[in-house]
Amino acid sequence: MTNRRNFLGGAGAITGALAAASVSKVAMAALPEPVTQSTPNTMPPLMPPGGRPYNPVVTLNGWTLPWRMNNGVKEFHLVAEPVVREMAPGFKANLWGYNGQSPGPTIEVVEGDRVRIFVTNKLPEHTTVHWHGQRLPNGMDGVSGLTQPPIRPGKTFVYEFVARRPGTFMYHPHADEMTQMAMGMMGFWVTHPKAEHPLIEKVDRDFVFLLNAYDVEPGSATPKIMTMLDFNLWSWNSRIFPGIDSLNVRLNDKVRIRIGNLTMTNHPMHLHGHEFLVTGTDGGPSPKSTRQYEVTTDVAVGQMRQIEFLADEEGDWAFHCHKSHHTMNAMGHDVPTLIGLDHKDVARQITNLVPDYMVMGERGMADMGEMEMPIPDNTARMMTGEGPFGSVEMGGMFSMVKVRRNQKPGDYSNPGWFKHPKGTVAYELDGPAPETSRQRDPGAAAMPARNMPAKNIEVQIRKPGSGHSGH
Ligand SMILES: [Cu+2]
Repeated sequence: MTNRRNFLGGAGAITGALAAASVSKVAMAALPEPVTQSTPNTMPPLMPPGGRPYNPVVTLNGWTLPWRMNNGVKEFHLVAEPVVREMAPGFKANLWGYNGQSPGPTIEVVEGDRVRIFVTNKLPEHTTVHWHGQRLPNGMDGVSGLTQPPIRPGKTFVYEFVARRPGTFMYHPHADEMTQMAMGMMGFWVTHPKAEHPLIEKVDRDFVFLLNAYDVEPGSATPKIMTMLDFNLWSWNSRIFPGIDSLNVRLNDKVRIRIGNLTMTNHPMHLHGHEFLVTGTDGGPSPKSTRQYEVTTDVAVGQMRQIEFLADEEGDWAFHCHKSHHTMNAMGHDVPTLIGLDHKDVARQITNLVPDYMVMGERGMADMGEMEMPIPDNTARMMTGEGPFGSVEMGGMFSMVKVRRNQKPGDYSNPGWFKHPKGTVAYELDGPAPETSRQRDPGAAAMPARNMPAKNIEVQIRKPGSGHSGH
């Protein structure tokens, strides 16, 4: 029914699946066949097979949902369902998502398109889909109880509206939200402009991803849904470093990255080696007068920020959330600070009781990156990622923008590690460093110490009522 083979190039990962059994055969005939995705890899951009042309986005560790045209309407079929998401190599989580993965697939349309989205609920509880940021008829807004009845398990609802303004949007349930978002139900939506737009620049690469967070106990696989703030996995599109793909670009490409935040806290997103402009928010493209160069931009809860830069410096540039505990993976949070403590004696005493006891943290936590300490099955290491110079000691919300001279236009594949030109890498000094000498001279620029108070300061206390001296 769909012509997905035409535009997905026979990608073996994508399979048709039957809709919920409760939908009758007659109803089925009207539904586009749902398409599901079985891998967490970054899929190539989905070139539009028809309709108005646009430069498609690339979803980091994700994919774009194919559609069919039906009498001038773009039809999509989302299936809300439990999924197993590989969050990093060796670590799988039981999440809820759409069409086989969490987050769900990106939906891409063009300004002015009439869009019909079939939503089939295969979850054990009711759901809805809210189209975050869109202009649409109130009854299509997807708020359970307020604008529609909930979609009961096994049922399919139809949403239909015109994508009225170009921009970057998100979708997520508006029913039992805390549970369903804690379980990973969310996705991205991009509406491309229908014509040249004064505030929407043409770019060579256009990446999208969602910030999300989970609380999964080490050794388990299902998020704790009652967690409100103390999440332990900070992810991009439900992937954690080193499971997050790099953003691979060609030298001098214009690059756009659209970042949506559906966690319960803000994330200052920081790019190394380049300055960027924030060119858009959920409200649409930003007026040029509001744009300033930045290297970090905060993405608050429920917000989308769209950044753009010219990738004119070759290398493997770190790109990450600047909250340092968001670039770590799950651990016990209750580890005390032991830096500077020599606790050999304590360790010796404990070893008498617990033979496998291991001391951690007396030289900092970096050892955790390399340590071959046994961890429970199905647990991501806290700080890891093997780089060309050793452990990167990162986890969570961390990846790289890889800028390469030889990257082909439209080639999103990973070029491997950067080969630094000779003499451009920080190096170790031969021989011992000179002794430290303490600076004695305050220096010419220092403020001279004039009118120093007397060594022994005598405090004069004037008792109340003993008279005023003129004021
Ligand atoms: Cu963060």
